[in-house]
Amino acid sequence: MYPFIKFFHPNSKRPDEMRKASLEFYDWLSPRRSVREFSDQPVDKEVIENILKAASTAPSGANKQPWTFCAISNAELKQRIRKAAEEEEFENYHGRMSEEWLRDLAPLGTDEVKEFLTHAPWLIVVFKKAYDLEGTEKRKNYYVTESVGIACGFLLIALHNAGLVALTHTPSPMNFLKKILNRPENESPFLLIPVGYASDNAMVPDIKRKELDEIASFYT
Ligand code: IYR
Repeated sequence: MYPFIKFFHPNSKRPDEMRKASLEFYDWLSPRRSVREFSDQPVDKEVIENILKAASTAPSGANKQPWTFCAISNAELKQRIRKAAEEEEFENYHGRMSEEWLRDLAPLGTDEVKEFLTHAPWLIVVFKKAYDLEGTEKRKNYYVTESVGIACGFLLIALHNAGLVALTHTPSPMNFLKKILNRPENESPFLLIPVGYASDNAMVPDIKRKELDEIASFYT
Protein backbone atom coordinates (compact mmCIF):
# COMPACT_ATOMS: atom_id res chain seq x y z
CA MET A 1 0.00 0.00 0.00
CA TYR A 2 1.19 3.54 -0.75
CA PRO A 3 1.27 5.96 2.18
CA PHE A 4 -1.78 8.25 1.77
CA ILE A 5 -1.49 12.04 1.90
CA LYS A 6 -4.15 14.73 2.26
CA PHE A 7 -5.46 15.76 -1.18
CA PHE A 8 -4.75 19.41 -1.90
CA HIS A 9 -6.55 21.08 -4.79
CA PRO A 10 -4.55 24.16 -5.81
CA ASN A 11 -7.33 25.44 -8.00
CA SER A 12 -10.69 24.92 -6.30
CA LYS A 13 -13.42 27.38 -7.46
CA ARG A 14 -16.82 28.76 -6.54
CA PRO A 15 -19.64 27.95 -9.03
CA ASP A 16 -19.53 31.39 -10.68
CA GLU A 17 -15.75 31.24 -11.09
CA MET A 18 -16.13 27.73 -12.43
CA ARG A 19 -18.59 28.81 -15.13
CA LYS A 20 -16.22 31.55 -16.24
CA ALA A 21 -13.13 29.33 -16.16
CA SER A 22 -14.79 26.48 -18.05
CA LEU A 23 -15.96 28.81 -20.82
CA GLU A 24 -12.60 30.59 -21.04
CA PHE A 25 -10.83 27.24 -21.30
CA TYR A 26 -13.12 26.15 -24.13
CA ASP A 27 -12.51 29.46 -25.96
CA TRP A 28 -8.77 29.00 -25.50
CA LEU A 29 -8.68 25.37 -26.61
CA SER A 30 -11.12 25.54 -29.49
CA PRO A 31 -8.77 27.27 -32.01
CA ARG A 32 -6.25 24.41 -31.64
CA ARG A 33 -5.87 22.66 -34.99
CA SER A 34 -3.90 19.85 -36.57
CA VAL A 35 -1.22 21.58 -38.60
CA ARG A 36 0.67 19.92 -41.45
CA GLU A 37 2.84 22.85 -42.59
CA PHE A 38 5.70 23.66 -40.23
CA SER A 39 8.46 26.22 -40.25
CA ASP A 40 11.94 24.97 -39.44
CA GLN A 41 12.26 27.45 -36.56
CA PRO A 42 13.87 25.57 -33.65
CA VAL A 43 12.18 24.96 -30.30
CA ASP A 44 14.20 24.73 -27.07
CA LYS A 45 14.70 21.24 -25.71
CA GLU A 46 13.67 22.55 -22.28
CA VAL A 47 10.20 23.37 -23.63
CA ILE A 48 9.82 19.82 -24.95
CA GLU A 49 10.99 18.44 -21.61
CA ASN A 50 8.37 20.46 -19.74
CA ILE A 51 5.68 19.35 -22.17
CA LEU A 52 6.61 15.69 -21.75
CA LYS A 53 6.51 16.13 -17.96
CA ALA A 54 3.01 17.61 -18.31
CA ALA A 55 1.93 14.65 -20.49
CA SER A 56 3.29 12.23 -17.92
CA THR A 57 0.92 13.59 -15.26
CA ALA A 58 -1.91 11.72 -17.03
CA PRO A 59 -3.72 9.03 -15.06
CA SER A 60 -2.93 5.43 -16.01
CA GLY A 61 -4.12 1.92 -15.18
CA ALA A 62 -2.72 0.95 -11.74
CA ASN A 63 -0.45 3.99 -12.08
CA LYS A 64 1.83 1.98 -14.38
CA GLN A 65 2.54 4.99 -16.62
CA PRO A 66 2.90 2.66 -19.61
CA TRP A 67 4.44 5.15 -22.02
CA THR A 68 7.75 6.26 -23.50
CA PHE A 69 8.07 9.56 -25.33
CA CYS A 70 10.92 9.75 -27.85
CA ALA A 71 11.75 13.35 -28.79
CA ILE A 72 13.75 13.62 -32.00
CA SER A 73 15.43 16.74 -33.35
CA ASN A 74 18.29 14.92 -35.10
CA ALA A 75 18.02 15.74 -38.83
CA GLU A 76 19.30 12.38 -40.07
CA LEU A 77 16.84 10.45 -37.91
CA LYS A 78 13.96 12.66 -39.03
CA GLN A 79 14.97 12.02 -42.66
CA ARG A 80 15.01 8.23 -42.10
CA ILE A 81 11.61 8.39 -40.40
CA ARG A 82 10.20 10.44 -43.26
CA LYS A 83 11.52 8.06 -45.90
CA ALA A 84 10.11 4.99 -44.13
CA ALA A 85 6.75 6.70 -43.44
CA GLU A 86 6.43 7.84 -47.06
CA GLU A 87 7.14 4.33 -48.32
CA GLU A 88 4.33 2.91 -46.16
CA GLU A 89 1.97 5.75 -47.00
CA PHE A 90 2.61 5.30 -50.73
CA GLU A 91 1.30 1.74 -50.36
CA ASN A 92 -1.65 3.02 -48.33
CA TYR A 93 -2.72 5.67 -50.83
CA HIS A 94 -2.09 3.37 -53.81
CA GLY A 95 -3.97 0.25 -52.83
CA ARG A 96 -4.06 -0.51 -49.11
CA MET A 97 -6.73 2.03 -48.12
CA SER A 98 -10.32 1.27 -49.07
CA GLU A 99 -12.27 3.43 -51.54
CA GLU A 100 -14.42 4.64 -48.63
CA TRP A 101 -11.34 5.64 -46.62
CA LEU A 102 -9.83 7.53 -49.57
CA ARG A 103 -13.18 9.31 -50.11
CA ASP A 104 -13.28 10.32 -46.41
CA LEU A 105 -9.74 11.69 -46.61
CA ALA A 106 -10.17 13.53 -49.92
CA PRO A 107 -11.55 16.72 -48.27
CA LEU A 108 -8.40 16.94 -46.13
CA GLY A 109 -6.11 16.88 -49.18
CA THR A 110 -3.60 14.48 -47.60
CA ASP A 111 -1.28 12.30 -49.66
CA GLU A 112 1.83 10.17 -49.20
CA VAL A 113 4.25 13.13 -49.12
CA LYS A 114 5.08 13.89 -45.48
CA GLU A 115 7.23 17.03 -45.53
CA PHE A 116 6.27 17.78 -41.94
CA LEU A 117 8.43 14.86 -40.80
CA THR A 118 11.59 16.73 -41.80
CA HIS A 119 10.41 20.34 -41.54
CA ALA A 120 9.15 20.22 -37.96
CA PRO A 121 11.98 20.86 -35.45
CA TRP A 122 10.83 18.01 -33.21
CA LEU A 123 9.12 14.68 -33.74
CA ILE A 124 7.63 13.14 -30.61
CA VAL A 125 7.06 9.42 -31.04
CA VAL A 126 4.84 8.00 -28.31
CA PHE A 127 5.28 4.32 -27.51
CA LYS A 128 2.91 2.22 -25.43
CA LYS A 129 4.17 -0.52 -23.17
CA ALA A 130 1.94 -3.59 -22.96
CA TYR A 131 4.18 -4.76 -20.13
CA ASP A 132 7.24 -3.56 -18.23
CA LEU A 133 10.50 -5.48 -18.30
CA GLU A 134 12.20 -6.04 -14.98
CA GLY A 135 15.26 -7.96 -16.04
CA THR A 136 13.75 -10.94 -17.83
CA GLU A 137 10.46 -10.71 -15.86
CA LYS A 138 7.40 -9.30 -17.61
CA ARG A 139 5.10 -7.11 -15.49
CA LYS A 140 1.70 -6.56 -17.02
CA ASN A 141 0.28 -3.07 -17.64
CA TYR A 142 -3.46 -2.33 -17.70
CA TYR A 143 -5.71 -0.18 -19.88
CA VAL A 144 -2.63 0.68 -21.88
CA THR A 145 -4.38 2.18 -24.90
CA GLU A 146 -6.67 4.30 -22.72
CA SER A 147 -3.76 5.48 -20.57
CA VAL A 148 -1.48 6.40 -23.45
CA GLY A 149 -4.38 8.06 -25.29
CA ILE A 150 -5.05 10.26 -22.28
CA ALA A 151 -1.35 11.13 -21.99
CA CYS A 152 -1.37 12.15 -25.67
CA GLY A 153 -4.37 14.40 -24.97
CA PHE A 154 -2.47 16.07 -22.15
CA LEU A 155 0.53 16.38 -24.48
CA LEU A 156 -1.49 18.13 -27.20
CA ILE A 157 -2.92 20.61 -24.69
CA ALA A 158 0.53 21.26 -23.20
CA LEU A 159 1.83 21.96 -26.72
CA HIS A 160 -1.05 24.37 -27.40
CA ASN A 161 -0.39 26.10 -24.09
CA ALA A 162 3.29 26.54 -24.98
CA GLY A 163 2.30 28.22 -28.26
CA LEU A 164 3.33 25.31 -30.45
CA VAL A 165 1.41 23.42 -33.11
CA ALA A 166 1.31 19.69 -33.75
CA LEU A 167 -0.14 16.93 -35.88
CA THR A 168 -1.31 13.55 -34.62
CA HIS A 169 0.17 11.42 -37.36
CA THR A 170 -0.35 7.66 -37.65
CA PRO A 171 1.69 6.30 -40.53
CA SER A 172 0.58 2.75 -40.94
CA PRO A 173 2.00 0.27 -40.17
CA MET A 174 4.27 2.06 -37.71
CA ASN A 175 6.74 -0.65 -36.81
CA PHE A 176 9.57 1.08 -38.66
CA LEU A 177 9.62 3.58 -35.77
CA LYS A 178 10.50 0.84 -33.31
CA LYS A 179 13.38 -0.27 -35.52
CA ILE A 180 14.77 3.18 -36.37
CA LEU A 181 14.59 4.30 -32.73
CA ASN A 182 15.91 0.99 -31.47
CA ARG A 183 13.14 0.50 -28.88
CA PRO A 184 12.90 -2.56 -26.64
CA GLU A 185 10.52 -5.44 -27.38
CA ASN A 186 7.85 -4.29 -24.88
CA GLU A 187 7.24 -0.96 -26.64
CA SER A 188 5.01 -0.45 -29.65
CA PRO A 189 4.54 2.81 -31.55
CA PHE A 190 1.28 4.60 -30.72
CA LEU A 191 1.43 8.07 -32.28
CA LEU A 192 3.93 10.21 -34.18
CA ILE A 193 3.58 13.91 -33.35
CA PRO A 194 5.52 16.52 -35.33
CA VAL A 195 5.87 19.64 -33.19
CA GLY A 196 6.95 23.21 -33.90
CA TYR A 197 5.78 26.52 -35.29
CA ALA A 198 3.32 26.73 -38.15
CA SER A 199 4.89 28.00 -41.38
CA ASP A 200 3.93 31.58 -42.24
CA ASN A 201 1.45 30.52 -44.90
CA ALA A 202 0.15 27.38 -43.22
CA MET A 203 -3.38 26.45 -44.28
CA VAL A 204 -5.86 24.20 -42.50
CA PRO A 205 -9.15 22.80 -43.74
CA ASP A 206 -12.19 24.76 -42.63
CA ILE A 207 -13.71 21.95 -40.59
CA LYS A 208 -16.67 22.32 -38.26
CA ARG A 209 -17.07 20.70 -34.86
CA LYS A 210 -20.24 18.83 -33.98
CA GLU A 211 -22.78 20.65 -31.83
CA LEU A 212 -23.06 19.73 -28.16
CA ASP A 213 -26.37 17.94 -28.68
CA GLU A 214 -24.74 15.69 -31.31
CA ILE A 215 -21.92 14.63 -29.01
CA ALA A 216 -23.54 14.57 -25.58
CA SER A 217 -26.68 13.23 -23.91
CA PHE A 218 -27.62 14.50 -20.46
CA TYR A 219 -29.53 12.35 -17.96
CA THR A 220 -30.61 14.81 -15.28
N1 IYR B 1 -2.07 7.80 -42.31
C1 IYR B 1 -2.37 8.43 -43.58
C2 IYR B 1 -3.83 8.53 -43.86
C3 IYR B 1 -4.65 9.33 -42.93
C4 IYR B 1 -5.62 8.70 -42.21
C5 IYR B 1 -6.46 9.41 -41.41
I1 IYR B 1 -7.97 8.44 -40.46
C6 IYR B 1 -6.33 10.80 -41.29
O1 IYR B 1 -7.18 11.53 -40.48
C7 IYR B 1 -5.35 11.46 -42.02
C8 IYR B 1 -4.50 10.70 -42.84
C9 IYR B 1 -1.68 9.78 -43.67
O2 IYR B 1 -1.11 10.24 -42.68
O3 IYR B 1 -1.71 10.40 -44.74
